[in-house]
Amino acid sequence: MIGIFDSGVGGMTVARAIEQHCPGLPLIYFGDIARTPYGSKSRSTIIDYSRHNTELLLEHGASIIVIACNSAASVATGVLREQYPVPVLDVVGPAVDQAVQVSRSGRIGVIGTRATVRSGIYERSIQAQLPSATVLSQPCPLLVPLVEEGWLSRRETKMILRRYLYPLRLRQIDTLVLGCTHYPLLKHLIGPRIGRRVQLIDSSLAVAQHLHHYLQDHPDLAERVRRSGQQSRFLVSDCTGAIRQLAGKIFGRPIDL
Ligand code: DGN
Repeated sequence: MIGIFDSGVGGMTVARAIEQHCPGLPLIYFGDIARTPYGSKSRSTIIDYSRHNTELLLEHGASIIVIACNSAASVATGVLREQYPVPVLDVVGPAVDQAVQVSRSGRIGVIGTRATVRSGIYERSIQAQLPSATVLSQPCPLLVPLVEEGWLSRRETKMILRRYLYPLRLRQIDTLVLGCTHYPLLKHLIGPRIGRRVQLIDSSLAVAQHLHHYLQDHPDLAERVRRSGQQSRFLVSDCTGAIRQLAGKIFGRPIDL
């Protein structure tokens, strides 16, 4: 199975994109709703949680792990790769590759949680590929709770977005990385507010496309995933009506959590 974890429900945007890019492959998803948000936790706590999540997915038969949470990917990818005997993909690397490919001016914006922005992972990874790049990062801590409340088109959400995006507009970026798995749900609001000429990089889509190519390059692994022969499953460490609703909205169908 393809193991996917997130701090909560946002990683379902990754699971959905993987379903579309790798049809027929069974997924095992874990959303750590009981301990969300990771974005405001310390590095060592996020690493501990990421280890637990990986072990849970391995117990459920995952042969590959996708870290569908930018906050966890920012601090835990290296540790998980060292510690577990399965491939570990994350949302950051593929989003960085796409941003570097599409940016013409090298002025790249990144929005994410505090943990992601504080880690500096996007700056380091973008500049490792494109040393002349200017990376402008903006933490947007209010967006995750707004998405989880289902406030996807409310006036208040638009106002807060305008405020967060204003500094990036002023600095004339040409590419904006949505460095949090909740943000694809706000794409329809972010696009018009950052400016139509700015290319949006959706880290959920980027990792799904990367996984598709990775499995093509590793047919034995793809076969193992396919043969695990089980239905996709969605596990959560806590559940509320709002979470069920949001999961249904992301997948466009009711999801059995
Ligand atoms: N899914 C997390 C991320 O991509 O950073 C955001 C949720 C959270 O833990 N704050």
